[in-house]
Amino acid sequence: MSKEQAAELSINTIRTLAIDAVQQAKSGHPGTPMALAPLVYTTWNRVMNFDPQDPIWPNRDRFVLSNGHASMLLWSILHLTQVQAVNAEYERLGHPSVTLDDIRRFRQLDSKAPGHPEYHWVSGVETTTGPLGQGVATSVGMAVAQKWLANRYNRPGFDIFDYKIYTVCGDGCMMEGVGSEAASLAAHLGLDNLCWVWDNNHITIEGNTSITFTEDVAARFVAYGWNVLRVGDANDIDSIEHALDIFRQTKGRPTFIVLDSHIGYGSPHKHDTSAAHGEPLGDDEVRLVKRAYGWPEDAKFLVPDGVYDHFAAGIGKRGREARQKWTELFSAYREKYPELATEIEQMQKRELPAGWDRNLPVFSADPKGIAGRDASGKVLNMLAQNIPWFLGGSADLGPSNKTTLTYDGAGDFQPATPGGKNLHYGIREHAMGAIVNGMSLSKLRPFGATFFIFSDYARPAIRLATLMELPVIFAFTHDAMGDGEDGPTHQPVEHLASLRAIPGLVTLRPADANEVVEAYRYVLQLRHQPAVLALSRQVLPTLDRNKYAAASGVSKGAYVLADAPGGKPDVILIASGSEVSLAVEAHEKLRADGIRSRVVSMPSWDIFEHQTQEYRDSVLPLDVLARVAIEQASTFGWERYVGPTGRVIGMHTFGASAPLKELQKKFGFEPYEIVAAAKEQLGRRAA
Ligand SMILES: Cc1ncc(C[n+]2csc(CCOP(=O)(O)OP(=O)(O)O)c2C)c(N)n1
Ligand SMILES: [Mg+2]
Repeated sequence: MSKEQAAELSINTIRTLAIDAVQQAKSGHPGTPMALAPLVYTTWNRVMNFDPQDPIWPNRDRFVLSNGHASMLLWSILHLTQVQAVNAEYERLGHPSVTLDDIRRFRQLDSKAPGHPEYHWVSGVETTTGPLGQGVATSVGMAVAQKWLANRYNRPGFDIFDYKIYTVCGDGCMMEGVGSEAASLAAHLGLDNLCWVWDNNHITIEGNTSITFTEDVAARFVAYGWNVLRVGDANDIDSIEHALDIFRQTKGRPTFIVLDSHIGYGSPHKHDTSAAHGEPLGDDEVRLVKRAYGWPEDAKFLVPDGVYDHFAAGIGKRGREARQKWTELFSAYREKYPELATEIEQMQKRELPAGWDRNLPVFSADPKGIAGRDASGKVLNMLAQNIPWFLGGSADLGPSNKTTLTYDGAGDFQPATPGGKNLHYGIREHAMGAIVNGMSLSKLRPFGATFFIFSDYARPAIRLATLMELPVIFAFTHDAMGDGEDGPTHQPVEHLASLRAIPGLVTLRPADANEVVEAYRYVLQLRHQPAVLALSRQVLPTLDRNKYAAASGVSKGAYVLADAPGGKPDVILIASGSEVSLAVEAHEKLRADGIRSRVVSMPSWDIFEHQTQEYRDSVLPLDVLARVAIEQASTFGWERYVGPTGRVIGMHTFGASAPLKELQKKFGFEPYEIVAAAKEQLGRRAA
């Protein structure tokens, strides 16, 4: 078989596996894999430095399929290149990640060929995609990470990190705003390690893009500052390879390749139509397509002789050699730079370096106190000094979020200073979320920040971080009505409830400066969960921990902060964040009135839910039904803790524009309101 014949056979294998899998599943997206098989073939078999034997080799080239609906491209290539499976403990399992059987069971329960690419579920998937635009934006975070890693760890003669990021995307990714945010930042940062290939097929679900999308995309990318190339025929693998070569030689800017393609290539009736996008071709059409490819018409899931060997001789050999060379290089590096090598190894396993929590502040009791955001800023600055690969920033609100790293040498991440630890995402919250994910997928420990209200703008990426089990951190400040005068556009109401509803996301709203410290201490130790911190803008009293319980209770999600003498309360006050000190004030007033109350500080529902039943019952005893919850947020969901007869002092409307004191009065966040609610609760039960 000639080289050309082997290439054609391999490409048609990718195509027909996709066609057969979608046909068998009776659902899926055959058209784009049919069109992009040559691109994926070329990128993997001719260009990428990736060893199928070790899909977590730190210096591998990354491949991101941002048009995740075309997942069969990925399942086919992972299978044909025999990428090996790895588990969550980073152990190699000795079997392929995606088997032919998985492909036969495409989209079925437990198959390693699910509907869309799922990081953590299938080895070799670099990031979860499907929500269009997320993949391209995440790939920018990967490119940022590569630059940072290269700057910190490469030494003369030791290019430990010199990998590239290849991203494939469709019209959807070009239309979604998050892609534009990310593209703009990628160009500003001069990320020449990043290449996006746009599948310019003029087709989306509703038909030809002439009905929706008539801008000049290439001109847009030129304007951003990308190097823009065009390959006029998606079947021309030499031109594709040439364009990718140009990418690798381009310095100072990312590369955007416009690839003109035909969705459903080879299908006599569906070629170039949206009918090829998201449904099986149908048995008759499948036969016609296979005939057009010169394929046996009745063969299903066929991998012809020579195809596995062809990939083994291409990416298999090149990747193995590259990794072996790197492994030798890394051994020599470890000899010469043992500390740096240890860092790299710890980072890869998401471990923390020794002394990571050294010098975290302890705040003494202070009735005036300190704002959550200020306490957070102090902690972030300490963590960033203790953990070399801990870095991040804000979406243009650093001075307000107090997330700026101000210690000597922290530096700004900019094209000329890729070792900086302060990321400036610009006013691009959505891209920030995805970029943070991309950095985390590259094993850095990143954080992002903005006002809590604008967490909405990053929410799709936060959701994906949770789905992917990434330990990213979001420091959101101005957590409630604290920025009073800015008014209801800036006052979160439903945000806590909506984030608490994301399965697996850790949401924390600390009550005072020491709870902020403990919140970070907890979050930093997470290896597979993202966390959101909701921090106050305004000062909060620093509670006297000699009088009240220790802030380390944060690690249980909720804890008894203040109690009736000898325990056995008659009424329980549960609060989070800024409302905890109000609850404490109410508790003292109740005590003066001879009423036995308990204050439960509940910074995190999620963490509390994971404690033993015994612990939860000890905090919220089943026989104490008189309960009041206080939180400056939507009351939604608090019934689960106060029960059907309890009382929730929270928000039922949007806020208003006024000084905080007046808002607290208007909306009932005052100690006497809590006292009244507690007495009413007790009265109901006495009656
Ligand atoms: C954020 C988001 N919105 C909507 C969808 C549903 N959807 C999946 S594919 C698709 C059309 C994508 O068109 P294009 O990217 O051009 O892909 P092609 O059909 O060319 O493969 C849409 C709307 C989605 N997956 N993500
Ligand atoms: Mg399209």
